[in-house]
Amino acid sequence: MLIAVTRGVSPAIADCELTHLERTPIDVDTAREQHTAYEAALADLGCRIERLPVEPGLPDSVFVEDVAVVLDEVAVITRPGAESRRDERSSIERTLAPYRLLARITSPGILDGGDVLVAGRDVHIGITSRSDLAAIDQFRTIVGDHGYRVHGTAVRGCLHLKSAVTALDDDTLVLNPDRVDVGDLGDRRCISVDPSEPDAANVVRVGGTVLVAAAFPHTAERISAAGFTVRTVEVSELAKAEGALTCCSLLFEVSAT
Ligand code: CIR
Repeated sequence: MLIAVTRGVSPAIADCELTHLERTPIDVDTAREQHTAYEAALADLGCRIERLPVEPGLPDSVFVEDVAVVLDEVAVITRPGAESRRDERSSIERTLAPYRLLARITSPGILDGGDVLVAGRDVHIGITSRSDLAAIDQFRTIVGDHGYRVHGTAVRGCLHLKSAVTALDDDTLVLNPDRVDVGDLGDRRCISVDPSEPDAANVVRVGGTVLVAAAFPHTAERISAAGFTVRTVEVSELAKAEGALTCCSLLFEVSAT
């Protein structure tokens, strides 16, 4: 069965980190409604939701993806690139401990889970303001014995690698070719975002269904035309905090009990 770890929206989300966007007012109630609808979509697709308590002192803590990378064999607790986000780790560690062996990225390395794209046994890690070569080396050491190939990957004009590319399955990617070089991503089928929707590459696949942000209907059509079932979710308020779809959950398989 699939577990989705989530965390409710902090009342302090307006104080979130911002890298590429101007700060605009964020309505916490609207953000919470959208987040709840996102969780409902995941539950509807068969995920068991493990929702962590809201963290009033941690503005970005709804974006749980950045704090861990959960593989079948091990969960890697990151060392987030933004110092304001490092206290998000303890609760995520406690949550994942029953399910996986834990490993940790340590200083001086920095890594955000939003920079880690897993496609089959290839792990691409974006080299960004949040993730560096020291962490990529550590990650390679942690997962190398499990047969993963770890690649540092250049990213342009966005916060994380997964703002540029995500995986629909082991062999199919959806990407914005202005933000990442297709040639860096191995020999896979690539669906480009619609040029009018540069932020549309961040999608979540659950089983045979792909969640796409409602703001990106043209890219949703392209994914649908490629043979995937698409479902849209509204995350416009979370997007003001530079959040997208993958960042609001940690998804992983556990054996049913
Ligand atoms: C941050 O800058 O850390 C947050 N405001 C947004 C993080 C979004 N995370 C993600 O896309 N993986």
